[in-house]
Amino acid sequence: MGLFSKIKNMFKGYDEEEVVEEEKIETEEDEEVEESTEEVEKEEIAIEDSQESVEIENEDDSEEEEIPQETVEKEEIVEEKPQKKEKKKLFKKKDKESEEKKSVKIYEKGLTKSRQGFVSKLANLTTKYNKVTEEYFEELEEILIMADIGVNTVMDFMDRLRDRVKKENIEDPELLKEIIVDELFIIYVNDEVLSNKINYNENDVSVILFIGVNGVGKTTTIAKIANKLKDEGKKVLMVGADTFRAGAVEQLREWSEKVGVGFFGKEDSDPASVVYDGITMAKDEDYDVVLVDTAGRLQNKVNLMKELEKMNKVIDSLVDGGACETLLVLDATTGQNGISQANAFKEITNITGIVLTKLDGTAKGGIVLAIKESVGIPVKYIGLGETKDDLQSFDIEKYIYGLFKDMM
Ligand SMILES: Nc1nc2c(ncn2[C@@H]2O[C@H](COP(=O)(O)OP(=O)(O)O)[C@@H](O)[C@H]2O)c(=O)[nH]1
Ligand SMILES: [Mg+2]
Repeated sequence: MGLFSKIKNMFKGYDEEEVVEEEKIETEEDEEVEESTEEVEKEEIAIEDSQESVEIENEDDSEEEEIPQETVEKEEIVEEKPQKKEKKKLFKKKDKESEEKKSVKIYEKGLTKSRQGFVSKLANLTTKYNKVTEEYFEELEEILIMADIGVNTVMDFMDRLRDRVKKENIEDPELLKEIIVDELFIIYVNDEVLSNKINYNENDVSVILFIGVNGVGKTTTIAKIANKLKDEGKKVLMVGADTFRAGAVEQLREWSEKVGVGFFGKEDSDPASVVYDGITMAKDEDYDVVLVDTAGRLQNKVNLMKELEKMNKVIDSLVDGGACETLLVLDATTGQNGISQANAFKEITNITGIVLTKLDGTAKGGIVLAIKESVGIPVKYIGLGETKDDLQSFDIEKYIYGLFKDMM
């Protein structure tokens, strides 16, 4: 089975009506389990008593969907009592399912512009031509290049497509729709799998460096990730080492208050010394993760390289194993410019992953393919909007679904 059909089946029924129905069922079942509701408010007791834990968790399910950490902890406690195991399992599965659906929805919403842009053009091509002709190929090629997929990727793709059309004697453009999606993403799926997992330091505090030019969304991304990690129960410290741009440290401090995580930063200081003090504070106060905001002045490559080297030296001296991730933040709306930035940063430091922001603001969602082809560093997170929830771990299947769902 091709990728297109696989993904189509995977997310079958992930439309709106279905979600509402699921939620309704869940609420009904929640009520069923709620036998006595008096102690619902008393969380401490709930931790000791499985019966009440279930009730608290039902509250979580029906009222606040956004506190997975607590839910998980309570689930584990409850699972130790065999009589509740079956019901707990059911809740766990449903929790996971609804989380998954929420995530798919965020992809769908965030990729609306791309779907209405290049993907709808692709779909129209099929209606416009009733036969696969040379004009059809030329128009297809233009659409893909305009979608920021990257010229080389498009050329390779066109070669493969033409070959297949010839070999399989395909004349009807309608039949090509699935093949186009399959062939486009084959490089992402078939090549060595680029992991989207974030590495954490098992033995010491986890330090994640964020680099990238001004305005790409570093500070916002740090806030979103801090929020995510906090929800997972991690103790997070933001460190403002973008000491170059006026107001940058203060902006991060404001975010730390909004999200409710720790903060360390100093304006007008040497970034490496801020990192030193920040990590020292994190170690003294038992933080799990340190998110470091940096200044990305690509105009002066040598300076930037030295600055990053110095920061890394400091981190290496304080943390067993050094920084666990160096994430390069790229703005998807800058298209091929972002690719150039990635290659420039790659020359000056070791990047372990990419955060691609503002995908909601572009109709050219093909850039993910160009990054894979011309940069070869995994996209680990994508930004799909400005709220704290609009950051998602990158998932190629959800991505393809978000782009092509109207064609599926
Ligand atoms: N639409 C949208 N805007 C974003 C996203 N990420 C960041 N932004 C906006 O981009 C602007 C610059 O972000 P900032 O974090 O200050 O960039 P920095 O200079 O790299 O730290 C801000 O207005 C953010 O709200 C995203 O995923 N989607
Ligand atoms: Mg910033």
